[in-house]
Amino acid sequence: TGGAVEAVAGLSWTAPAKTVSGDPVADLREAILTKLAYAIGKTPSTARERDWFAATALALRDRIVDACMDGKSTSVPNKRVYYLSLEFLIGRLLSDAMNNLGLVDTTRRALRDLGIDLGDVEAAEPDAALGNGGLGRLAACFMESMASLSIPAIGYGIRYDHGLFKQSLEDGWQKEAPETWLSEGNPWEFVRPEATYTIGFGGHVTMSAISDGVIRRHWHPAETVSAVAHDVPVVGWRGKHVNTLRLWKAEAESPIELASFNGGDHVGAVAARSKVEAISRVLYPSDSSEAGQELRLRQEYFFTSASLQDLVSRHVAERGDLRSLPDHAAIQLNDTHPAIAVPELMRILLEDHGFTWEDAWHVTTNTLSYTNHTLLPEALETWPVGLMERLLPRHMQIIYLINWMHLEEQGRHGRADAAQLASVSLIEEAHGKRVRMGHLAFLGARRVNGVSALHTDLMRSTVFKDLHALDTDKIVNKTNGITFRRWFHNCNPELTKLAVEVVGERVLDDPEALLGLADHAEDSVFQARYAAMRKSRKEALAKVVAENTGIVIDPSALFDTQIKRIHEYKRQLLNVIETVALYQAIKAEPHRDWTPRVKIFGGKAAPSYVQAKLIIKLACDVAKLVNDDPDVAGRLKVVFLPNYRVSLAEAIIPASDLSEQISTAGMEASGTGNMKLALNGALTIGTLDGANIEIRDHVGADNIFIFGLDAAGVQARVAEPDYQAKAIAASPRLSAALDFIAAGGFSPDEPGRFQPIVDDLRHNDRYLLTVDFDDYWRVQREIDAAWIDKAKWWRKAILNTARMAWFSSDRSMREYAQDIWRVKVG
Ligand code: B1H
Repeated sequence: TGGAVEAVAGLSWTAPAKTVSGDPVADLREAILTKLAYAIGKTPSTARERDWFAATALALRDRIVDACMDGKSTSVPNKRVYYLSLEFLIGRLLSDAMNNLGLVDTTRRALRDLGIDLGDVEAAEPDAALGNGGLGRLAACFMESMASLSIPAIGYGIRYDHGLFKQSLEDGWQKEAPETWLSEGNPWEFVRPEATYTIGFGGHVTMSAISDGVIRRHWHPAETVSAVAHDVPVVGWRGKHVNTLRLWKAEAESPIELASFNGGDHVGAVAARSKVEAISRVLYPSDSSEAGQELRLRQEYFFTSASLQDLVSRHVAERGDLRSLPDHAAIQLNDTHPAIAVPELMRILLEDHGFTWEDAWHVTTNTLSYTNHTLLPEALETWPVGLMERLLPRHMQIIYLINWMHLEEQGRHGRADAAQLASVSLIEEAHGKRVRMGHLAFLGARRVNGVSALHTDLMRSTVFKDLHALDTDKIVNKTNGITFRRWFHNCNPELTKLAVEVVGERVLDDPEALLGLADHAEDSVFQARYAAMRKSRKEALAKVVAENTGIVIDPSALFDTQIKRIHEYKRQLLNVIETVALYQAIKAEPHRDWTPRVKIFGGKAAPSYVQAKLIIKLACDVAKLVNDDPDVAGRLKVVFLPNYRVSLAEAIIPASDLSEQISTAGMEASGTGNMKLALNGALTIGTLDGANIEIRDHVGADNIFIFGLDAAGVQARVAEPDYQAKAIAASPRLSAALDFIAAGGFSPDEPGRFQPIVDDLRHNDRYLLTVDFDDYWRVQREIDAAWIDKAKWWRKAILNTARMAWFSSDRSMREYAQDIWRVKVG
């Protein structure tokens, strides 16, 4: 299977039936058959799983449209949220839609009547992988929560032809293949050719004097491309509200150049087309690092401009006057990728609507807000001034003017110190002039938010320190969250059913009710049922592992999971080296009663990230040696699952006993996988980083395993000379593991293969792996011991599930609605 979990019958709610025939199952069955015949052109005997999926999706889409027409979703709301994001990692939508519409059982039975298994149909849906990792998945969770809370919202992004690449492992080396989610069409979307906008690039700017010496500027782009809207409906919990995810596709304004075509140049006539359409061709595969190329800037401006034009024309149609835009629209910038919205909204107001600069700036800065997702220097976007002048000449002028006024104001407030001015300037002068997109978003925003308490504090004290001093109310914290519909109800129906039985149906609407499970944390009968849930999820995952890797794992072993993008700061390498040390310890004393463990890894490396790819190879080479060693006798297994994605996460998370959240403190802005795993009852081994700190505060320090330096400790330690050499010298265990890797212990065919990894740790350990290693080892052995006392272990696991309610993205969205958007919930 594709990892889809077969939902437990009778768990989810069933919508009150509105039927034609009096039998909701018969109605849906007929609707599916009609779609199969008239939309897909197949009969039940010729239909493949993929056809059944499309027919089912189309039938359910009709129900979403009905819900939309029935409800308030179609009337003009007082205020809308516009969520601009270059990524929406929405994954599969069928189980989401069924569950939120209350049609899981109805659909299962309708398909069963036709001899079709719902699980197979779910598995035939391709993941919509329109994002890299946490940032994109957060946008998807927020869209689902806004629909569930009836917050009127439109998500704006790009309809990439190709989402995140497919990962395969060839002899342990990552290989990338294009992802093709649209190859058989997309049954969820509505194409809206009537919502098409023209996006310009390049060209020049002219001036004209109007009255009273006022000068107007006009941009004359050299190239133009059309942005065509494609709408995916987002239905909220219990089908009460439907929002829209509007994704833009780039299309040439005219499909061929007729003059060339008529002149006989048939190929040349279509060449220009493929160049402009490249804008929505492919998602950049960078996560927490900057993409940097011109095409990326084109993507950013393309979707930002289309989205602003769309929302401005909607506002004008509904309200007439753009001066009231801040009262009726809240625009959220998901990271700096849409930060060009600041000068673009200014340009639209100045050029197309005749605003004065002051009025335009007032509207802009009262409508936009900005979420920062990282403080890593390599991820902070900057664009060369030269590139901006060439591609977006008018915007560059506006940026210069914003900056000039901003710096003048500093002077007026007596803050004319050169270093301070340089630090708050929109232009970085150090390595050629570059525009700082974070600073631009900061100045243009009414509120700027971090994504965890620690991350927000670090924003105030590091990257935005001087800007923060100018307006100390601007930066606010909004800790991330996850949608419980997908990451609890849909991916873990057995645990959800258990929760419903113990604390009541109310838990499906109010996750705080989960707290009632705490009363049963020590109840051996409840513990046994909780453990049975985990066992069945682990057996299912063991099958997925065997099918995908050929590795046989024992469901009674501790499943120790690290799933996330491969990045040095996330320290998968720390986990791998601890695995090596554990292997050496087992080899030294094979007859001890080692706690059986399966180390499960999943994650993609950016294709150009050489070191990350080498870490994947090391994990795979370690797996090869360890898994078959007779001395180990199956007590340690290592698995690297290829092509980690949303649907695979849905299978791994409920099957995990231990969650690895081991980033260098101060580097992971929040993390959200940490929340998904803890909610499903995996215990966390983690550093005091990102949202781990808040997870500890909620689940209790006794129910989480914390190790290593905190953020302040990291800052202090990196200032000490030779910290890595000292740490290695002080740890015989670490030294032995590194020596074995460096000597080619896992790569006898190429002994020097992992030398770059070991050299880096010995001389330039920027992520303080060597410093944290011994404490990590110590806590891992505590976990070995804790696993043996099952009553205690399950108590901790149950308390994790019981106390994670606060991490619902419904809570995050309520906070944004109240403190940032000033929009009513419900
Ligand atoms: C996060 C990114 C990111 N932070 C640049 N930054 C990208 C940066 O394509 N790019 O250029 C793509 C992604 N992603 C993540 O956001 C953080 O690392 C996580 O800690 C956080 O949980 C997540 C959501 O806030």
